[in-house]
Amino acid sequence: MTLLLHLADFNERSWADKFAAALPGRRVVLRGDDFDPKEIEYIFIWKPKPDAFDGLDNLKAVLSLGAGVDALLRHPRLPAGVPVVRFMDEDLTQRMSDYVLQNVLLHQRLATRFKRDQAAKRWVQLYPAPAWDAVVGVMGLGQLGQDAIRHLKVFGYKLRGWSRTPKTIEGVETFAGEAEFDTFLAGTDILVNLLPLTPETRGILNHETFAKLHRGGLDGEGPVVINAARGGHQKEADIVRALQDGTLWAASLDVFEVEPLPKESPLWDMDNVYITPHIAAASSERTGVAYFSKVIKDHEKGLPLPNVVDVTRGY
Ligand code: NDP
Ligand code: OXD
Repeated sequence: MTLLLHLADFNERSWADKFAAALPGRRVVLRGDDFDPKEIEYIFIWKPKPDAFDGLDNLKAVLSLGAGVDALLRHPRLPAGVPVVRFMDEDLTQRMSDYVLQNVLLHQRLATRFKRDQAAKRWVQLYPAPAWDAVVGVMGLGQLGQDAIRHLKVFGYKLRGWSRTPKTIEGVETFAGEAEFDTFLAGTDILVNLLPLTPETRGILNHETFAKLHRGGLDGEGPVVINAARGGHQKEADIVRALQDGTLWAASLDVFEVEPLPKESPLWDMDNVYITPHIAAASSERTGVAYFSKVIKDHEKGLPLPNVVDVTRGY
């Protein structure tokens, strides 16, 4: 068995060394190494180049370093019929919940308001309302959305969730499909996006969506949007306009239409925007190698692959 690594933005050599240690007796190669493409049975991949799959005629599975597989599924030469396994693990999930919790708390405690007061050396004793006065609406009730909800529940927030198919989650008001989207938005003060990027969800964070959110929450300052999923979900020009015309009060953004976010983006300079460089929940080498080595070993023994992406659904 030979495993090929094809990674951008990650230290390929370091991952390869760890895979080699975890998979004794198997070959682990990088793109520049000397190998016959026909010997490759598994490819471990992130941000594929156009020639990523050329000559890989004996692939048994495509292993995605990331939880999100949108870029992979858009690849024009992704081999048809070869299963795509995505990364799902506790470490990544916990990091995402940390990010969501941090940003929900930030806005519910009116951080932007106090930051502005500090800049103006203004002493105004406004006491933020308690967590249970704020309604957090989570778009996407999969692995990450449901874990974020579990954490938010402990802090006392009122919770609603939106997914493609109906869900029952204790203590959460749930909504499903396009038909219930507006009702979901109408009661939401803090909108958290944890959807996969698909043709249906592309551009969903737009001015029309923001205008449907609940107004008057967060001590009269809301609503707020938090996007930790994909830049393709948001229309950045609409976010800027909504922040300027008061449709949105603030935004936390981990992902962008173009990454890295171009220096000319007006978002950089807005004091009600909280930018992080797509770091909400990176895959870690330690857990990633453990997870995918087990996937390969189990598959070699004839066990089924876990977390196989539904390519037609797009996630
Ligand atoms: P899952 O596949 O587990 O969950 C996806 C959820 O979105 C499901 O509840 C699904 O509904 C819902 N959904 C899909 N399409 C629609 C739609 N058209 N309308 C309404 N709901 C929809 O994904 P994860 O929770 O694991 O991950 C979500 C995304 O987070 C990833 O795709 C990735 O883009 C992003 N991500 C970002 C990271 C970062 O660092 N910023 C790190 C990791 C992931 P249903 O339950 O009905 O199927
Ligand atoms: C992912 C990511 O999808 O880091 O895992 O964005």
